Amino acid sequence: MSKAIRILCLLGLVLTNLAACGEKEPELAKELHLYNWSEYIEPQVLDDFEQEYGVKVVEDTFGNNEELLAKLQAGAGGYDVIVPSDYMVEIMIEEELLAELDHQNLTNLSNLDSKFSNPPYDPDLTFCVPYLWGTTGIGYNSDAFDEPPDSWSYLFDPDMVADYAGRMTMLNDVRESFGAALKYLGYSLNSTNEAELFEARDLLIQQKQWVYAYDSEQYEDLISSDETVLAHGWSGDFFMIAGEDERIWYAIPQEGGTIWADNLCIPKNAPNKYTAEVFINFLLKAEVAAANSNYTWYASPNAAAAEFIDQEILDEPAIYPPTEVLDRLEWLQDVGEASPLYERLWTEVKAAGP
Ligand code: SPD
Repeated sequence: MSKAIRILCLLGLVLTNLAACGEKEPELAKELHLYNWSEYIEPQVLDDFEQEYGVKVVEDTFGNNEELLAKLQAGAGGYDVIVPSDYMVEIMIEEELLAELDHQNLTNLSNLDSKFSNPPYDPDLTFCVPYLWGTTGIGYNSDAFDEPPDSWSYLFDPDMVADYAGRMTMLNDVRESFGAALKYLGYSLNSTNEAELFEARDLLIQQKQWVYAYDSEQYEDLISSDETVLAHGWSGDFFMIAGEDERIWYAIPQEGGTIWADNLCIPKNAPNKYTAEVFINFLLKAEVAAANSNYTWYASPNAAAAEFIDQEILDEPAIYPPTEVLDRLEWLQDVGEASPLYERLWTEVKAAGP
């Protein structure tokens, strides 16, 4: 090392360039703990990561963003990578639950589509990297409907629901279920207006008599096993099972609904931050991002992955919606001081009689 570089290193001016300073790269952990949505990563990707880096990924799953938040708020310290959605990233940044990413370890960030490289919920990707995106709508058994159930009325209009009462599910997700009710009523799914939220609560309580279950993890299987015919749910989950059961399909409601992106983030108290960044960078590789899209049937924010994503997925308008559909969709946002009210009203819905 030249005397000049040594002096700079001592002064801490080139601390970012470890190799130039003769310092060793941090070591990889033996295990990495991933807290993810269910069925949301191609198992082969985890095997490939282990093969290439010698790091075994241990995965736990959650069913909604609030469950993930509660775990972190309770001080769960074992997770290295978590996968919150957009509005939840905003909340976690605000609550200082996330670690800042070292972009020097994320050399594949340039693979991202520029539309995803500066999201409003995390400008400049300071804390998180977009993983997959999709929409929220209605999955159904096409044998049970003469035409696609492409309106929130199919979930809330008593005259329509009567035909399949007790054979539909709603997401076990406060923001998504309130979002569906608010949209049906003609309001924003980010409403903070008390009167609108009370109206949405009353609608959800009225609907409860027809709801088979509030579920975010098996609703597509319930359609396939003929226990239900309709489900409020996330786009890819229905397409994933449609490969095995061609009766199942998915519609984005005409009134509009949620568009969302899930993100790879590192909790502030993660035991293995460097290994987590190496893993996130691996997931950003074009072929790896494509493998995850091909497995989950969700859209990828990774532009370089497009050439490896199955044409069937790229061409499906309910996965990559055209502009006129995208224009009707809304992103969930942190509703700030209205959050406790949402939680209280959701508890009331859950506690209401059948
Ligand atoms: N089976 C994986 C589903 C992931 C859905 N995440 C969507 C969150 C939208 N609020």
